[in-house]
Amino acid sequence: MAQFAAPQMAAPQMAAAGSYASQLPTAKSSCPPYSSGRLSQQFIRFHRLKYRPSRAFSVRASAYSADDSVVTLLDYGAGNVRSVRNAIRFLGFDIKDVQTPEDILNAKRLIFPGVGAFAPAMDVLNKKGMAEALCAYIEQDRPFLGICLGLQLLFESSKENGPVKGLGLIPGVVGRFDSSNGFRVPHIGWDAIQITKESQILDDIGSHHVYFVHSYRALPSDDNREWVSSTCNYGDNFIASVRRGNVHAVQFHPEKSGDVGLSVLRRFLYPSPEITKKPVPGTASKLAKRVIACLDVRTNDKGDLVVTKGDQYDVREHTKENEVRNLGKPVDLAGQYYKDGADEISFLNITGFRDFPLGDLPMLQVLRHASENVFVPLTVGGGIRDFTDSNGRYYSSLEVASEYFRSGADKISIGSDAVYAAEEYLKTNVKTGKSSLEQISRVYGNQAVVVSIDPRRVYLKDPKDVEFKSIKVTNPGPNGEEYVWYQCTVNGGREGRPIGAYELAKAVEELGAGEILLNCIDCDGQGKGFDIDLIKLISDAVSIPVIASSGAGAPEHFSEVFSRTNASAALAAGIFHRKEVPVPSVKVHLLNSGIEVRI
Ligand code: 1PR
Repeated sequence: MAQFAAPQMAAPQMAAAGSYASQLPTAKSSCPPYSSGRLSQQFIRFHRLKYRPSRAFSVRASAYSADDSVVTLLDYGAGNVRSVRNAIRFLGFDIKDVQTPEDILNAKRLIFPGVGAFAPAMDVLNKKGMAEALCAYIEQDRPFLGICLGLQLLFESSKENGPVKGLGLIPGVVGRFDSSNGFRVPHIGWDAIQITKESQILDDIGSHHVYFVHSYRALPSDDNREWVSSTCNYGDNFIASVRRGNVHAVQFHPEKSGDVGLSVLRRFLYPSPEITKKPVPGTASKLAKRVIACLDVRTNDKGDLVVTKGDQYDVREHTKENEVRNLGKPVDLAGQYYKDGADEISFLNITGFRDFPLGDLPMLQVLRHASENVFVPLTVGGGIRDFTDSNGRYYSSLEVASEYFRSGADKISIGSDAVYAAEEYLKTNVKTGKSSLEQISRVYGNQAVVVSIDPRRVYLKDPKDVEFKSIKVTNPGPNGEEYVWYQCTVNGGREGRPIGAYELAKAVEELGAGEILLNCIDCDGQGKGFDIDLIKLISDAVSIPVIASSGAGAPEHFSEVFSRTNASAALAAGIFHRKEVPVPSVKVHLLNSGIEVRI
């Protein structure tokens, strides 16, 4: 809840703030007149007048009399801004959605949580006349916070499916991270930032990690030095935030960065000089290894949605009643793991392969409620595929994913459908663009698409016995077999497919997956440690992040997987649900083992 008094910014103060911008050295380029919309001519005039607003953009004093507790949100409908909404509400503010360019011009404080890809975002802004309004608003030095793409769009252009022109307020070109130097792209996870100038909203970050998820970034240069307020090092030194006067933008996601992120939003919403800088000791220096709590969710025989947990994917109790194991309520457990310091939470709708998820409204409710109080990334999977219901109504996988995003998911995870797509791709060598994986990553960006792999070990005497990638195993099979291939399965491990985990991982990376959740049916629920051979194989084969999953039984298993493989994150379920090992114990152990984690 709100802890500080809301600022009382009167019209004269705002006007003074507006004149501040014109005193600053101007950016090399300014907003070009992209659209032929009705605001364009006034917009050009506005810029010729060196940021002195034309009549069309003059904001009357009455505009500032809007309720102090309202935040104007620019949501152009391309992804999950539910978390930003939730965070704003959590901090005690109401939200007014931008419907017209005038709403931008009349805003008292504007948050722009850019989501999706650069080109479609610019397209929408141009077509609706909002690009010009945004430039005008920013040039008047009015309170603005851009998030992620909302930072990138301020630059001159982006190479994302481009070049595509941006708003042109900050000199520089947004480019893709270079994965050839060993850094995994997308840049996903909790990273450290270096604050380069007083930026007020970053005052509480100190040496703490904040959450990034992106494949493109802008680089600092002499031309944009006056804007840059912090940088992050990931292969190269990229811009983590900018600030000029009342205009702020961050590449990371404050709404997903836990308490530290909420403090960034709080400082933007309550820019009171009275809020003292909190000296916050931290240890962040680089991208942290993530610890993820996973909730396998399904309806039990009584019709309640429960968190369950299998042994090698068998989730039923071995009793006469044979009921579905019930380990708790999904929203409660998610909230608990958030408080415990889990870096991410995954919900897997494990019967999604047979129950259509949009018919499974309780799962959507779970997401909606969980995202109200959980400010770290939420992934949801299960049942993402094209579907025709009993009335003959067709739903595309994109619609299913969109509903998940709208309900609070930051990433969606595809299991079975990705296997079919990869098989088809390997057979034809043609990217049809029609698979769920391709469609969703095209619209929401590949950082929003996880592929969940459910492989099972198939032991071999001789690697030549199979056409798929096999490896020599550390522990021989039951009959002394020295080799293994990892057969992919669909429908919750019920059906083996003619494709290996190695082939699948490489294919889905090409098709647009941004991350791999790597399970292992043999290890699931066994508590004997991760399948190091498998995780090493896959994390060496792809350049997208790999989440190690299945088998965690002790904190040592986490340090083992991080020190012996290139996994970016490790996920566990059973040990957390049964409270055998809480999340903080894992983190403390990793820190003591010299492995950087978020604290
Ligand atoms: O195929 O797109 O509908 O997606 C279904 C999703 O549900 C897939 O991600 C698949 O992995 C998952 N799933 C299906 N059936 C089960 C099952 O258990 N019967 N769960 C299932 C997968 C594996 C992990 C588990 C780890 C860690 N569960 O998510 O949480 O193995 O467990 P541990 O730490 O206790 O060892 P689609």
